[in-house]
Amino acid sequence: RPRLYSGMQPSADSLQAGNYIGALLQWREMQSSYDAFFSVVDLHAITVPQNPEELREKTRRTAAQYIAAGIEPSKSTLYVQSHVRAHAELAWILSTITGFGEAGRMTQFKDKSQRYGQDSTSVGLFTYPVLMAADILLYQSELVPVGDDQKQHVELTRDLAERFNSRFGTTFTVPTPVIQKDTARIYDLQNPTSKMSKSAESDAGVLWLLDDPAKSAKKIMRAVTDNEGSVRFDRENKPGVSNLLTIYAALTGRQVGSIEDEYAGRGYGDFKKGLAEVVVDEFGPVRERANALLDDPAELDRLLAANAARADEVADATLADVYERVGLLRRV
Ligand code: AQP
Repeated sequence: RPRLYSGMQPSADSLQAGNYIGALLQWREMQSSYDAFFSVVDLHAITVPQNPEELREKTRRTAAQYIAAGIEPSKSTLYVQSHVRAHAELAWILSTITGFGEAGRMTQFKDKSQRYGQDSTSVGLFTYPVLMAADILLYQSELVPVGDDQKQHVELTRDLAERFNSRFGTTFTVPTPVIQKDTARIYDLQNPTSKMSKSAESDAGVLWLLDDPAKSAKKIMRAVTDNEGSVRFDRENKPGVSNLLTIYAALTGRQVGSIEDEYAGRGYGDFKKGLAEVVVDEFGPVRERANALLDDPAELDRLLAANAARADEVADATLADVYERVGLLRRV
């Protein structure tokens, strides 16, 4: 089976609907046909300030949500990034072949460093894409499913793989990004032109996977729409309704057109009630499974350790090859 790598940051207690629809649903689908590595990227999360105790807890919670959403640790390798030391080691090697200007062109860094200001922007935030390249290349991944905001980072990964291969001999598989369809992009319910995000300033427009179902239903009933009153997909002129239709379609596997037909001539109230039911039915069981896993953290930690050991095997082999090729003296 071809290798696949993807990950998510443990940057909140709960994942949000965009993470679920844009990433987890696809991962679940792909895990049977690929030898998949799914990581909780805690080393990436600390590129911006984190509270240590909370970070530990968020890392466990994120892993629990992967499993609760249907990622099977017996089929896929589901592990915590910092458990596999090779990530940090390969990132160092790759940083020595990355151009300063090349890294400086990454738009996510420009955005995030602006948000945090120069004094609070770390070098780690700057080299974030190099760590991401290490994540992907360690597993000789052929495919990397990501949102289009991550496309530039995967392009850099490809450039680094090709550069290393031509300088030191073929070592890395050059990966291909699998960019999620536009229809898998979920927007904030209160601000439907910006993407739904774990770190949104206000929580009112974010649907959390682990939230109380009644709370999620309320957020949907209050979602921003428009004055037209017809349930119709039109991203440009009706971003709010279009976003709700996208969520509806993604969670039911139905076509947007069939949902439009179902709600033709009915008001937004009915439509939102319908969507609230869909969301509660989908997220409810995920929430229960995640909470059950979190009730026994020792068992969850053991499972993550076993998966990390599996990841280690593949990662260590790649790293040993890399050390050899760049001319580091082998420790005997
Ligand atoms: N709104 C979204 N719609 C579709 N997909 C989304 N993803 C995130 N938001 C949406 C996908 O989820 C995965 C996890 O990404 P991440 O944790 O590395 O961070 P992110 O992409 O920046 O997601 P967040 O929730 O906005 O996190 P914070 O707030 O911590 O930066 C990726 O595959 C992403 O495409």
